Amino acid sequence: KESPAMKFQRQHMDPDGPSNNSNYCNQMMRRRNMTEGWCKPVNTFVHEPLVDVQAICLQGNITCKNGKPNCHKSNSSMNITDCHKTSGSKYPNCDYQTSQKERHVIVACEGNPYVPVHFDASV
Ligand code: PAX
Repeated sequence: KESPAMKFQRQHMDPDGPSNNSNYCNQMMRRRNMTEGWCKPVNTFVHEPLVDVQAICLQGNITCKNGKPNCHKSNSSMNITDCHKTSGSKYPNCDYQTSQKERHVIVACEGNPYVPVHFDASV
């Protein structure tokens, strides 16, 4: 079974990206199984080495959007791609807008080892 840490990697890690390709999100949201059963509305891919994203769990501790205390904000800005479902797109024809950004990343961490399990926001 897929662990929470593996699910985070499937949904949010793409160290070798980004491709400067306006179809990136359409391809990646499908390839990473986020268009099965519904179109996941918002999803961020991080284009940095896995070790650097795991290290965020040791960086600034902040409160998450849901009030839980286990969020951490990256010390550095990171290369990310935000995928937003376009307003007109309807399942099963999931269509996404692709936007590349440089942002600080906020993730929630859990477990032992203490690793990212949820993407909270970019700022
Ligand atoms: P998730 O289901 O929210 O969290 P996501 O991050 O890929 O998935 P399971 O067992 O899977 O249900 N967890 C937490 N969740 C939230 N807050 C805290 N503190 C927390 N600690 C642990 C994956 C698992 O993490 C657990 C949670 O119980 C889940 O366990 O965002 C909705 C989705 O959109 C993404 C992030 C979310 O998907 P929302 O409603 O929180 O804003 N997303 C959102 C994104 O990728 N990029 C963005 O910029 C935004 C805004």
